[in-house]
Amino acid sequence: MDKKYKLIYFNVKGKGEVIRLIFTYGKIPYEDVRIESSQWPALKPNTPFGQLPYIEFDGKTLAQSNAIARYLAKQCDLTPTTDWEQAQADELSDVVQDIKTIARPVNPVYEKDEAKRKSLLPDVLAAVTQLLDKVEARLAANTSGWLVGNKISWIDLLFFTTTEYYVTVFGKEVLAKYEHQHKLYTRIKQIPQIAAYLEKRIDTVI
Ligand SMILES: N[C@@H](CCC(=O)N[C@@H](CS)C(=O)NCC(=O)O)C(=O)O
Repeated sequence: MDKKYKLIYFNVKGKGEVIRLIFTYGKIPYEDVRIESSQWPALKPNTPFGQLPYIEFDGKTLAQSNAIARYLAKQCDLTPTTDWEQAQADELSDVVQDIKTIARPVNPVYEKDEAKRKSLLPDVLAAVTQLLDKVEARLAANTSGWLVGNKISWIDLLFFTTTEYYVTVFGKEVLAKYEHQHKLYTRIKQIPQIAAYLEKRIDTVI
């Protein structure tokens, strides 16, 4: 019998969006449960590690967004081919986490003081740019156009969500600077099931 997956996350893209994209890419049916902040205090103690996202299936739960992404990637051919490519994907997933950590002080969800946010932006963008430059160089060196190896993998979908994130926080002119990231972003957007999903996606800022 097919597994019946449930994704439990907040009503944002955040760390849950890569999981939604993997389900979508793999045409894996799932229930997209979106928790309101008012529901969270009661739910938190009953989650695997006190945070979201987590998934439920077959009476089991699995938390930690990257662990979930890696697990689901195996169900739909989104795992990089070799051990080395898998390690490179893991490396990039930590770079993504670093980008998010550096950008957190200017994330409009966490920093509501617009004047403060604006004053922090130049330094934060400079730090994020150093990492994006390195990602761009790696993409430029891979003739397949994917982040690792010669096929799409979960890290490309994770980086797609990161691109959406940095465009939201810093503006689309940042993406325009990066030819290869722009190509990757467009390529993923054009995958038919992803395009259909994006068309109907619930609109949230982050
Ligand atoms: N390492 C975890 C971090 C999860 C995390 O930071 N979740 C946040 C939302 S993005 C959360 O649950 N915040 C509410 C809380 O900590 O009470 C992952 O990657 O899944």
